[in-house]
Order: sequence, then C-alpha cells, then structure tokens
Amino acid sequence: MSNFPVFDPASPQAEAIRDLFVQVLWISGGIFAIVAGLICIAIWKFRSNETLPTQDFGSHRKEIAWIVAPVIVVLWIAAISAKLVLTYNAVPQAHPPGQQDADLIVTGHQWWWQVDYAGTDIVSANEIHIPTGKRLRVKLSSADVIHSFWVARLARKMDAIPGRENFIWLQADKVGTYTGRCAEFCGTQHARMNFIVVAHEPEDYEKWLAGEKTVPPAPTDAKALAGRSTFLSLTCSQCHAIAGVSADRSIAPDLTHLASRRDLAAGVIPNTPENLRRWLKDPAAFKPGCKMPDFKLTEAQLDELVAYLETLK
Ligand code: HEC
Ligand SMILES: [Cu+2]
Repeated sequence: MSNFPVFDPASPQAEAIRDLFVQVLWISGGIFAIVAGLICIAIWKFRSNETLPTQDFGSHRKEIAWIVAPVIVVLWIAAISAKLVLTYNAVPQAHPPGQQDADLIVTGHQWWWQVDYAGTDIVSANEIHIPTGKRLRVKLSSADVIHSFWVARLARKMDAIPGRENFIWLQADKVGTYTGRCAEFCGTQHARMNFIVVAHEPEDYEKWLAGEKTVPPAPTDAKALAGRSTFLSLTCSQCHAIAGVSADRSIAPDLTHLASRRDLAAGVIPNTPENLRRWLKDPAAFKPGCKMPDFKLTEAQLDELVAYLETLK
C-alpha cells in the first residue's frame, strides 16, 4: 500500500486516522449498496408502465425504522470521530508554564519549509529529523500565505497560518523516511513544496543532532574559498544564512548543512553537485516564479559556488 500513504500508517495517530477512514468507508459503502440495490430492483420490477407499485401510507413501524436506523449510524460515526479528535487533537494551544513551547518550529514559506529545533540554534529546510517512538510537539506558522503541513503516514494535516500558531503532534514508530507535502494551495509552486521526515533510532538522532550543532570548517580548497567570496559579494547572503559566514535571515533556506540534505528546492531535485549547479544557473527552470533570483552566473562563478556549497556538510 506504499502508493497510498494514508493506508500505511507509521504512528498511533496516523493509525487511528486510517481506522476511522476505513470504518466510515465501510459504513458508507454499505449504505450505498443498499440504496443503489433498491433503486436497481425498483427499476427492474417496474420497468413496464402496467405494474404500479402498491401505495403504502401510515406504517408507523416502517417510519420509525427508517428514522432510527440513520440516527444510529450518524451517532456512531460522530462518536468514533469524537474519540479520534479527543485522543489525537489533545495538543494544548497554550503550553503549561515552565514547559517548552514546542520541540520543533516549522514555518511555511513560498515554496519551502523552515525547520527550527527548539532550544538549539539548528535551522534547516525541507528536512525534519526526529527520534523514533517520541511524541514531538510541532508549532506551525507561516511567513506569507496559508500552507498546510501534512505527513500522511505520521500525523494529521494542519494549516500553517501567518500570524497564528497551530500545534500538532508528530511521531514515528519505525526508522524511515516519510514524505510530507503542502496540502493547501499556496501559489504557483504549491505542488513543489515537499519535505521529508527522517526518523532515526534515538542514539542515531543524537549523533545527527551533534553533527548539526557543529559549524562546517572554513574551506581550504582555493576554488571553494573563491566560492565563499562570491557567495558574500553577490547578494546570496542577503537571503541565505550560513553559520559563521552569513547572519541569520529567515527569507530563504539556511545553507549551513546544505550538502548533507537529501534534496534541493523542497524535494524537486536530488541534491547532487550537478543538480546544485543547474539550480544556481536557473532556479526558475525547476520552479518557475520561485523567490530565488537568476543571477546569470558565469561558468566560473558556478564552479566556485558549487565547490563551496559542497563543503557545507
Ligand atoms: C532574494 C533572495 C535570494 C537570494 C538573493 C538568493 N537566494 Fe537562494 N534561495 C532563495 C529561496 C527563496 C530559495 C528556496 C526556493 C524554493 O525552494 O522555492 C532558495 C534556494 C536556494 C538553494 C537550495 C536550498 C535548499 O535547501 O533546497 C541554494 C543552494 C541557494 N538558494 C543558493 C543561493 C546562492 C548561491 C545565491 C547567490 C548566488 C542565492 N541562493 C541567492 C532566495 C534567494
Ligand atoms: Cu504551501
């Protein structure tokens, strides 16, 4: 069922959502079968004009039956929905005093996701690393328009709204990489606003965290050094942060550990040196209308920038 992530849950929350969906599907399927079946019987039985159906009025028993049965069905669906909502929506909007607001702060941008790891300086883009088996509180917001954060195998959908904070739980039981998408139309590149959630064993997660905390050393290679100067002399540093090189700005993806990310430009292309070069040469070729300008870089500038950015492990 890997083509249908909704049917392949990997967290208790996603499992409960799947169970509700399947139950409601069976109930509505049953109702559909009964209604469609009765229509077919009627069409067949009364296909000639000569047989008229018996006119049947004033049967209290039948009337009560067809009022009570749907009410039971509706109440049952309401009850199982309420159970799910109460169990998995239990994310308090106001956090208890003395407790951390959230474990992760995710901000939607046109057309990428900014990920801040609360209580650390770690900022990343389009990639969320989590330890398995732990329920994490995610705070969602947006820098521009309304986006929607959705990792079908792990959690419910939640809107990311400018000027508002929404919360959800995120949890993965198994090690793996889970695809996430923006589920609210947010402009031309809405369909290319993907991200991944990478769930590690807790000890591997700690290793990953330690790696993210270290600032990549300054390049030694001449070409990469030239690339760093190009990065600083063009306006790249006005939008992008690189720890120790360019100050924190939340306009564009943080590039501190760019080279260790899986994809570029919110899941559009795999992160390889060739693709990085193609992206820098003409970002709009991959994402027309995206907020990264085309700098008309020369071949030499492209080589230097790629050499530099590839050192950002
Ligand atoms: C006006 C702001 C702006 C400037 C200036 C800018 N960028 Fe970007 N850049 C962006 C935005 C926004 C994105 C995200 C695009 C998307 O995925 O929709 C991006 C994406 C990228 C990415 C991919 C990052 C990722 O995690 O997928 C790289 C690499 C990059 N820019 C490098 C550069 C370099 C090098 C320069 C200078 C030549 C530069 N940028 C100048 C805004 C900018
Ligand atoms: Cu979006």
